[in-house]
Amino acid sequence: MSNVELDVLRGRLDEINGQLLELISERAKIVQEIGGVKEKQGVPKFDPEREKQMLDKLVASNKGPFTNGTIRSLFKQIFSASLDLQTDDHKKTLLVARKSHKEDTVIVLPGDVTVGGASSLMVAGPCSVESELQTRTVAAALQKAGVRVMRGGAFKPRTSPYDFQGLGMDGLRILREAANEYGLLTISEIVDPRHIEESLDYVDIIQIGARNMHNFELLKAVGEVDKPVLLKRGLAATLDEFIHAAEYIMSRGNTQIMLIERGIRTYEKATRNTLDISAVPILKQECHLPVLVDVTHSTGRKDILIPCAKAALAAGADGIMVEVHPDPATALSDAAQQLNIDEFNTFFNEVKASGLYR
Ligand code: PRE
Repeated sequence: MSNVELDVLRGRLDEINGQLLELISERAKIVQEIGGVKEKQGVPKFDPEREKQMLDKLVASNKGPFTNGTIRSLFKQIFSASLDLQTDDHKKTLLVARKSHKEDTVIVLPGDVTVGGASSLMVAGPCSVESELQTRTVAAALQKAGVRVMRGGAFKPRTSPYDFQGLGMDGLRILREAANEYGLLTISEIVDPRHIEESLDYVDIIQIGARNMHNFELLKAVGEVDKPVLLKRGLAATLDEFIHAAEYIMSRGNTQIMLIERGIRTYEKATRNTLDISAVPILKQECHLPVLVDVTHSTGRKDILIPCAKAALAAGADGIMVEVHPDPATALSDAAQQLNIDEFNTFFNEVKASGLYR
């Protein structure tokens, strides 16, 4: 074949390529419109029945030279790319996604404490509120250390129903009183939509715990109040599931959401859970919400809290959560992993000295 002949044929192919590109782009735009219609109707994007009908029709009118098998596989590729387009479009519309809100969300708490802004946040406090004395002792130590937000569990979803379940509303009252006395803000887990309204007077941030990340009714309910929410990643939740759980809250109108990585279940036994550091930059990339890391629950080990907190901050975390108890050995929950007050002071000083804590 002469070069001229080859060039002519290739020229025709270039032309056809151009036409094919125009056609598949036009097809793609219709696919996006169909995706929008399906979204509104709440029907699944993937429609194998429709794909089968189209493939059968194409094969019936196939005159070669491509085999029917080749036609099927070429068009299946087009359908699959079309489906990706519809799903991508859907992702773009998530309210929590960075695609729909480029700037970082900064949550402003009472007393001008910010989360997700220029400064890092240290959240510390006992696993459970156990008594006035225990809570006030921690609050005093936190105030002295310069911590602004105290955590303390009042409703404790424990693995065993026979373990300490928390002091409930009394626990929230104790937490609030200690926090008020020492000028701190409070964060506590709420596990039942019926408790939300009453808890609003006691907590500055509502925590949704890992076990409740999939509790969609609870997510919807906290989505309807005007109170910041700290959403923990589920024990075995993918980042996509985690992001969609946040979307449940935001879709109901509450935009003040913080995400917290708290370790996931893996085969590794050296730590209580596996701290997924990669979750931090991925969540920051995918969402505009502040991201914190719970070093206590993810590791379950006091000896590695400092490097893990530094790693979290280096990866872009906006804050750290850690458990502190005046006498961890006697704690009613998480006895093995809470820091005592001296240990907390060493921990916080070292994290600050790293230069990673803003
Ligand atoms: C389309 C895309 C995905 C579905 O699985 C089936 C078909 C296609 O590309 O033709 C379009 C579409 O969503 C539809 O016809 O319902």
